[in-house]
Amino acid sequence: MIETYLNEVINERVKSHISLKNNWNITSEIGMLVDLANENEMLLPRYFYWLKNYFEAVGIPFEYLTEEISNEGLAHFQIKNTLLKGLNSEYIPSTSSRNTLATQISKLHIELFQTIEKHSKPQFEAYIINDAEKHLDFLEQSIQSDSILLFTEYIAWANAALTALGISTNTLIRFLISIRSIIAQSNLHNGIDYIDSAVKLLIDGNAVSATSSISFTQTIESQTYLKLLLSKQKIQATQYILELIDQGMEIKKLFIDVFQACQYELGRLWELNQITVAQEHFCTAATQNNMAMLTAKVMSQTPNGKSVVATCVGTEQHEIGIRIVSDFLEMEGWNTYYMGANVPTHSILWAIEENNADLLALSVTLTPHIKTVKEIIYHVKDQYPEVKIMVGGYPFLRDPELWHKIGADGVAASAIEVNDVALSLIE
Ligand code: B12
Repeated sequence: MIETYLNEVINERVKSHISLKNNWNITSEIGMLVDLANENEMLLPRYFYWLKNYFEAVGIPFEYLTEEISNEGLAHFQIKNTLLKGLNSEYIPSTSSRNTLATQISKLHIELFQTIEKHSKPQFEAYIINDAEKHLDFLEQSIQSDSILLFTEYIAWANAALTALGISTNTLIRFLISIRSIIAQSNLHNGIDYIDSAVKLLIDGNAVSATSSISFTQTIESQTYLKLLLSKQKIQATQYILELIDQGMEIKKLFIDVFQACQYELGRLWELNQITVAQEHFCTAATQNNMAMLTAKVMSQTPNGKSVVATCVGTEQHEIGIRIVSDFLEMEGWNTYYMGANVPTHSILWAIEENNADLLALSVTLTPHIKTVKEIIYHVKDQYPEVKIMVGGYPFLRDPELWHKIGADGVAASAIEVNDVALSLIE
């Protein structure tokens, strides 16, 4: 009976009401749900609650579904109260801590979708909890940074990475709807707009991963260097770099057009599941060696009397960007105190004091680390109000307003501009 109702709704109302683009097919999505619900009627209220969230996310009035089902029908399936109140109390998180939410999301999602999973329950559970925590991390930071863009960018990245592993966009959408269903009842409910924007982007086929949609090795030099590294010819790769310098390639151009481009390309290939973590690590290590080899070329002859502390924040491990920033400032005469990855906040404060810094350069790649940047900015403004703070890295490339929103003094998209911006801040 429920199947008939749903099919009528799907065919006659929902489908004609909305013009959804591309390959997203609400009929098959709801059809799948109907099949699952038929297999286990006990879960019907939950499927309906989940479906209500799905409809809301894509902007279809849920009445389109419920109006078609008579009150007796709803009562028969005991779903009216559930729809009115949301989920049963067992699903209402007692606290909104990330772990609790992740557990609740996993519980609901597994209950609803375990039967169509090819993984065993413990395996599915492990993946789901891990993914729920990651998505919530990015969601929370995007909300706190008031940036829907950061979250949609992240979901576009996740979609590309999952697709490369053979996991469909629909699977990701389903999971986002399960997250929506749980956070709607938590104090993270202002994340709903973020989820809805991401779901719409995925459905419209507009989710483009900034880190994998185009190749980053556009020049012969970067292609040649990366090819040598990927074929394990690290000595030849180093010789090639020395040749480029002999031929007169400017050091800054080498760092950006060859080293940075190859790093971005390695990320793209990893995201698309075309190289392994081992290959990325090998190539990254070789490039770090080559950068170290060029240290003498980075040293400045004429100090400008300014001092900078350059560092990653918290548990951030992506250190090459800030290293290049530091090297370029060194070349312009700055006294640099570069600290690399994994630096606790108190050590950053210590380094500012120790070096009598004029500038603090903070680098972030992972969006969840923005929280730490905000904390550092707070402490530095409080204790060293004369020190200027520049930020940079992946999230700042994605959302150009972010630096301002979190209270930094400046930003630069690449190491090329960093000296000009820094001097404009401190002079
Ligand atoms: C190498 C690498 C790693 C290495 C880092 C090793 C090291 N010693 O640095 C390792 C293996 C540790 C790593 C780990 C991870 N990584 Co990683 N990694 C990369 C990779 C391939 C290259 C990074 C790099 O060297 N970039 C080159 C530098 C030069 O570029 P840059 O950082 O953008 O810096 C420039 C500008 O942004 C700017 N800038 C940067 N900082 C600053 C600061 C200031 C003040 C200013 C003004 C400017 C500025 O100037 C720089 C120079 O021009 C990137 C791909 C990519 N697109 O970056 C992925 C990438 C960043 N990693 C990614 C991921 C997912 C991870 C992991 C979560 C994977 C995992 N599941 O464990 C972990 C997280 C670890 C952690 N806690 O930080 C994703 C991030 C996706 C996302 N949406 O968040 C990426 C984009 C890969 C991808 N395409 O999917 N990674």
